[in-house]
Amino acid sequence: MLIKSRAKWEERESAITPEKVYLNRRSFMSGAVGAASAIAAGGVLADAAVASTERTLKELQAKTTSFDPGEALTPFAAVTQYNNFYEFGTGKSDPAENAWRLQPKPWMVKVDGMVDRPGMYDFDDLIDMNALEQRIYRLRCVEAWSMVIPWIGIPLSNILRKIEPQSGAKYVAFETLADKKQMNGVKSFFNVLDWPYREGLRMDEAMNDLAFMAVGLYGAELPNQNGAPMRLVVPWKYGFKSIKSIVRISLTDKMPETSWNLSAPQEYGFYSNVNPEVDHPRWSQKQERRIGEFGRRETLMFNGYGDMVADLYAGMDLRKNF
Ligand SMILES: Nc1nc2c(c(=O)[nH]1)N[C@H]1C(S)=C(S)[C@@H](COP(=O)(O)O)O[C@H]1N2
Ligand SMILES: [Mo]
Repeated sequence: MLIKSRAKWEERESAITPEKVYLNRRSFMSGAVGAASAIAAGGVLADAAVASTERTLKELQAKTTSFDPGEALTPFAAVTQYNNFYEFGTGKSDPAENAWRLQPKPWMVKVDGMVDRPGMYDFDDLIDMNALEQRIYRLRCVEAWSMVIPWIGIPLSNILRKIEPQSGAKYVAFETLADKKQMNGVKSFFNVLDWPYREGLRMDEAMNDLAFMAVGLYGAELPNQNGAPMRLVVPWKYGFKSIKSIVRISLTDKMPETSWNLSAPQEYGFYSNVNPEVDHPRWSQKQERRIGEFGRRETLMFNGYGDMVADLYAGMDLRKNF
């Protein structure tokens, strides 16, 4: 939970961007962000940047959508160098430095539990690459920083329909790869979390149109440190619900165990909806630091997505169900 006030990537944003992606996203650039990247254009590739571009990221074609908060995008360099992915270390720059060891191709996902079509699915069996959408979402970390990220992917409901949940299924559980050979954080002696990283959603949350399975960002495939080849994005919940590099999807009638809840149940609940009225036991959630901006912003209820998700929690005490 250490937070640096200024990171090195702020001076060399475009320098670390794969050229195609950089060109592709120039239409996103505006105001100060655009100016900063123009200044950085002559910058030098940093070590972390070399690691993060070790894998050539294929460009992706995606439909534009109306999912766009109309706020400045967080620079590509910040999105890909300031990460939480504890399987590669607990420091913010660890994932960008270490995730080159991850092999996202080929990728298999085990689908089990209360589904009519269980089995081992290849990435291409689950993700319809002709149906890709771009969605610009806010991401609010429980640590009180936030970003605005242009994801590419498909609605999670699209995948669930494919695997055919049975009528008794009430929750969807997800697991991340936990491979000591590829993930230096998993073999480390001092483990903050119990691997594999696990997350879950209630069925109606998972079927909500906002729940998204991302396979890319900024016009290209996901960099490893962002959870290649597929990761959840649940924008109305704290970032840790958006589980990366998914290798298992299970349908169940019991509330699944989730990693952060197992590690500190009094601090991280199953729901973990962004809520400025319910503080973390050790800090306030009223405000947040938007990465790349000075000062703080007010945190919005459900991260600003209340009109799409508030109904899911009608009648629930969100203090108890934090
Ligand atoms: N498997 C796994 N998924 C994870 C994490 C993690 O440590 N391991 N960190 C979570 C947290 S706390 C956040 S804020 C987001 C960060 O996503 P990003 O690095 O792509 O911005 O990923 C989430 N998904
Ligand atoms: Mo987070």
